[in-house]
Amino acid sequence: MRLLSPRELAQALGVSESSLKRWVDGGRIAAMRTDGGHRRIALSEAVRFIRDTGAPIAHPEVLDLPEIARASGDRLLHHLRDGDVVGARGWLLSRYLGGSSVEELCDGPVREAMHALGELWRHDEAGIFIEHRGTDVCLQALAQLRNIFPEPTSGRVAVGGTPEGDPYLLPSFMAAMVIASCGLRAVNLGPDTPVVALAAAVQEHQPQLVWLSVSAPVPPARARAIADWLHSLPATTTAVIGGRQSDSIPVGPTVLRVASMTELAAAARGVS
Ligand code: B12
Repeated sequence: MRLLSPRELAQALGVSESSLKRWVDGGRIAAMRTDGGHRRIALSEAVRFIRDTGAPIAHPEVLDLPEIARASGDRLLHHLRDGDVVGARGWLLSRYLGGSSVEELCDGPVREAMHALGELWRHDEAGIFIEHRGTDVCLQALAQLRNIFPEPTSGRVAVGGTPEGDPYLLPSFMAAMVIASCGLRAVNLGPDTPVVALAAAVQEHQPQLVWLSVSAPVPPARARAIADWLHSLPATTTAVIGGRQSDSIPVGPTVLRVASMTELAAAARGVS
């Protein structure tokens, strides 16, 4: 994680260096000291301060986030449709720095834009190519956002993924991001993951939370195997299942069925 000097953060926010140092010394911004006694501020702490106070960013390039300057009022869909990675990154970063939570962004604009992309192929032959490229642009933009989260401090871990035969990348990636933003370390096994691989990851990481993201229909035999595995998890592990096709997995009441990233965030905060 990048460390900023008070002068750099002051320049980024368009305030004087002495004001910035006063905020650090007054405890409004957490800082560490170098061996030589100089103050250094983690980028994630600068992001927390900006989100909490609504401080405008005068010079985003000083924070290595120049794409914020390009964030337009256009809908996120336009950036995804046009394959504009920098625009999509700037769009999401500026909303996040403006105070939106990761789960709000995922359940709101990102979901809305991806659903709209899914309608394009009905009207346009290029729709399928645009849908694939839009998914990749969306992943790149979300990944950059995840890079500026603080490192989790709780020591708690979550493990999850998407069942074998299910190609959908974004929902499990989003689940990992939401969980990481709640302070847990999230290990995402991604799409097309067999139950044995999920079980091996649980064995190694001993997670407090397990998520399963189901977007494609699961054949009945595989669905039963997944349900059996979820029910075999220790009672101390919170198991969460979600996604468009999650109803195809016949789970009992010990597994939490959720419909949104907002509900997942609530479950993650419960264990962190
Ligand atoms: C991108 C995409 C693809 C890509 C995926 C690329 C990739 N590697 O990820 C590819 C090309 C693989 C694909 C393939 C197909 N697709 Co497709 N696809 C989409 C599209 C446009 C976006 C999917 C997405 O990422 N959405 C973003 C996510 C985040 O939104 P979401 O799933 O609604 O998730 C939200 C909630 O459900 C919840 N949630 C979801 N998962 C989880 C998990 C947990 C743990 C929690 C807590 C919450 C949660 O939170 C999310 C945010 O709010 C959708 C459109 C749509 N409506 O979603 C079509 C869509 C899903 N696809 C569709 C179709 C028809 C297909 C194909 C059959 C096309 C074909 N003829 O080949 C195949 C089937 C593949 C399969 N094996 O099932 C249809 C499905 C229609 C239906 N009735 O089921 C859709 C709806 C498009 C449409 N309008 O017709 N697709």
